[in-house]
Amino acid sequence: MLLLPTLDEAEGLALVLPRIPTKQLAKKGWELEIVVVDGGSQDETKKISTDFGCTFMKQQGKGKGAAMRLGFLHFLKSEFDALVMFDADGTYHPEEMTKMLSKLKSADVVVGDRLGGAMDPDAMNRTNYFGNHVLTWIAVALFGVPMNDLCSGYWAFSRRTISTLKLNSMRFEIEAEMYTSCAVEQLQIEHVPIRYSKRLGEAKLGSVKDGWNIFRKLLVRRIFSTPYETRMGEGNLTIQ
Ligand SMILES: Nc1nc2c(ncn2[C@@H]2O[C@H](COP(=O)(O)OP(=O)(O)OP(=O)(O)O)[C@@H](O)[C@H]2O)c(=O)[nH]1
Ligand SMILES: [Mg+2]
Repeated sequence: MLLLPTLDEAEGLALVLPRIPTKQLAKKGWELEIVVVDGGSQDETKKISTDFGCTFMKQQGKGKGAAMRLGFLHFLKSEFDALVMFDADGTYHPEEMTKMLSKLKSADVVVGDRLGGAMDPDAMNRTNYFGNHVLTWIAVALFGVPMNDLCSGYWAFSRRTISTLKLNSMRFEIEAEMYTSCAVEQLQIEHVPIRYSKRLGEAKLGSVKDGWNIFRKLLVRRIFSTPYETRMGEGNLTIQ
């Protein structure tokens, strides 16, 4: 299953969907459902998704984190063996799905590594470039588990991994929490260098505010390693 979060991402989605390597995946025996979880887009996002044959889900509130968790629940109800996620804004390259999935054969989680990959010169501004390195460094210092690119939006998971992760992030802290949860649950993380390109459409992430929230999430998870709800036995099921 492929999970794409969207918020007014019509422009990106229209370019990204046709580039999904459906045929190569089929050749390797992978069946594919594309699930778009939307945060209330006002543009053509829904039409483009449904015209392309994607499953379109509208989340109740907003936030990429809540959207991903809703997608994870949908995945757990399905019978797919693996889940791939990436942003629908044209920054990630759908063609690289196949190498992510190949690597997943020898790991629980595969992270697409932009910082160690080929980044287009105009893909990331200086603040974000610096922030991504610093946050990644802090994460490794706090959790001691290798991670090359904490805030990457390109991940592949086995079914067991998704059912093991304990998450409650609402916004852009979700990737940081995916890492901390993998570390706590002692899941094996592998990296694959990926390309990263300039986004189409408008950014939803605020570098400073969201960077701070990611940092806070790392600290909180260093102290309270799993979210309260999951400790109460409600699993990953709380979605606001
Ligand atoms: N469902 C849902 N998706 C969202 C929400 N906010 C952002 N997204 C999507 O999440 C992905 C990442 O958002 P971006 O704004 O690109 O954030 P980013 O990639 O961290 O930052 P940039 O470097 O500016 O692109 C995109 O595909 C967005 O459309 C939301 O509230 N709900
Ligand atoms: Mg983006």
